[in-house]
Amino acid sequence: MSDAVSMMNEAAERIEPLLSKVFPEDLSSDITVKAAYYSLLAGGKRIRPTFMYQVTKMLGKDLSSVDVFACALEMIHTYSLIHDDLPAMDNDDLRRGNPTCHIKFGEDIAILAGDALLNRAFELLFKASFSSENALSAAYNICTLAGINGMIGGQSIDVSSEGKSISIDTLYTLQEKKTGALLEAAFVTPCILFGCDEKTTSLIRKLAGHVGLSFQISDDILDVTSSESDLGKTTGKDERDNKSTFVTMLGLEGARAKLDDEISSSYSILDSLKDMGYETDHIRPVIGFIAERNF
Ligand code: GRG
Repeated sequence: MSDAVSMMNEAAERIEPLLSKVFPEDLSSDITVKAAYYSLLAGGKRIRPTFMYQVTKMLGKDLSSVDVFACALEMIHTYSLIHDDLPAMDNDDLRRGNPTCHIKFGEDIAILAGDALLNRAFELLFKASFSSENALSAAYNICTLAGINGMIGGQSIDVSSEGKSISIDTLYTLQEKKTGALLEAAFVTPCILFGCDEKTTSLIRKLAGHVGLSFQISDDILDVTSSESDLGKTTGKDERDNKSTFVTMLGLEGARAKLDDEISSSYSILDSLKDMGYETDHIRPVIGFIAERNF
């Protein structure tokens, strides 16, 4: 097994028992809670928690201090997938290798399951923010990146661009928000929580930007080169929906070249962090995985 996959498995083993208890136990028979757990515990790469734990490790801090933030982020990510799969959005029936939430539970319950995940994530973040000012700032930053200045803002541009030709700059803005914002939250939360200096935080934020773009470019490439059984989700969707992607705008080879550039820029930032005395070797393989992944 590659180093990257074993690190993602380690993060999954840490976070999944926590995710399986995010709703009060007395609500476990509620249909919305069942639907939320169905999607939340359906697997997934857990790449956001993996990066959050890796940055925490780089800072030499205890992983348990970020558990609640990693859970909240994965809950927000899962809610976005549930809502994105709905007929009114991407209209998808396969996610994480399983029928999507609305196929399994119906549209009404899927909407509620997404809402419940988002609201519960905010409850957990609010509760965590009572512990310190830094925790409050970290929670606020996650909420901001999930909202109209981040992921929702990106989705809004995406929805309103469908079927239209957009500029490459608009594509960057859209993807920096839609995919990049939650990855930024994964990288930057430990910096805020542990009160890192401005230089370190700024380098980590830049690293997150390159990783976010790499992740989206590889997602666009996989949409045309991979299979549904490998990805666990529908492929060929971008063409079906007439979407502008890095592949439609740069061509497959152009997208691959841009991906290589973004990965190289990420490695350069890791080198700068290493020169500042941080241990970064454990982060490199997961960034390499983004370039080579087939799922
Ligand atoms: C509808 C509220 C709302 C938001 C939609 C993030 C998003 C915005 C939609 C999800 C669909 C999508 C293609 C997003 C781009 C980011 C991306 C590649 C998500 C998939 O994340 P992975 O690969 O999924 O980490 P797993 O299943 O591994 O967790």
